[in-house]
Amino acid sequence: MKTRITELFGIEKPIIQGGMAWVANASLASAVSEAGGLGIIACGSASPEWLIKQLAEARAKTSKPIGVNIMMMSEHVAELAQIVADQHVDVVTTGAGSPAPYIEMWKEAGVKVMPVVASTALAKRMERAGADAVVAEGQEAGGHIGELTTMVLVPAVCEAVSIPVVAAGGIADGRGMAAAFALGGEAVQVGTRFLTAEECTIHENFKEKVMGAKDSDTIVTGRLQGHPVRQLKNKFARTVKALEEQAATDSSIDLEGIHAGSLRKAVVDGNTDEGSFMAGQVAALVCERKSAAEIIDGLMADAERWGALNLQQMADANAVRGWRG
Ligand code: TUI
Repeated sequence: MKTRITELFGIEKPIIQGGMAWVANASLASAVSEAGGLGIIACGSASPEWLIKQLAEARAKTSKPIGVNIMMMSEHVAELAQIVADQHVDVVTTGAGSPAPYIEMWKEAGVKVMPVVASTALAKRMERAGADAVVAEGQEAGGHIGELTTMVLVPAVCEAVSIPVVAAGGIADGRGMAAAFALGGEAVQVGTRFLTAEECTIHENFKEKVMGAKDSDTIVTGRLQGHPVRQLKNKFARTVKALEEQAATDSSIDLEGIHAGSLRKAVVDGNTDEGSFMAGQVAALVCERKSAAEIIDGLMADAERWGALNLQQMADANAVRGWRG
């Protein structure tokens, strides 16, 4: 199929892999791109040298388009942005801030720019600054989030800008993908579902935690401090949340450095007590391991099936079958 997004990036299927810090490396990104989606190498807080190595590794594994995600709060943001331009990366996505200062440089280098936004205000600013597309990410997503739900944010952003919109947050199956297209999306960004992909190199404990998660098993920390982060419930998340609540009324409590190293402890060490297991609410629907290609092909087939039905047929199907698919 063709959408403005598949045409823009030169990909076969309108599925973008989420830019998950510490998770989205060359192994996962190249598998997603090889399967016809857009794989993304996520820099998180990583060094410029790490990015150069991952790009080389990904390019050795696939000749298809590949993207890089830059987390705007990274201390290395300027150097990472420069590498993206120097290496003429196909696509750059950004999160946790505005990439406005770098857009011109990227465009001059032929890099397609797709900021992740959590509000119509930032979406409009990004369109004015020259972005090629935006990802509208609802607060169902894992990691750093905004306030609005996908159900409200996606149509609102579609109304606010004329560049194509990728829907994100809470999408992990064919029904979610079909719904995202009904809301105005021309592609979906999927993160949590890829955590259990065979090519995803995170610790087994992380995969098990995702597959065991129920709908009520994520928690948002950092809301009171202005940087909300969604993650799976565990000792670390509950402790942070409790400390943050105390800190709101007790200025002697110091939250500085409370998150330091916690994502690494989850992803690399599988430390179930001290790690920050960032994942979206949709972890509740993720219960199997598959290859990236199987995930992508299954999403496409199921979304096509739901998208082909009229409302009566959907209602009839809903009356006789379970939720999955
Ligand atoms: O960026 C994400 N998700 C992330 S980044 C990340 S790494 C991290 N690690 C520890 C603590 C914090 C982050 C983990 N997950 N998603 C995209 C996203 N961007 N969601 C929300 C935003 C956002 C929020 C405010 C973007 C811009 C913004 O304000 C910018 C402005 O200038 O208005």
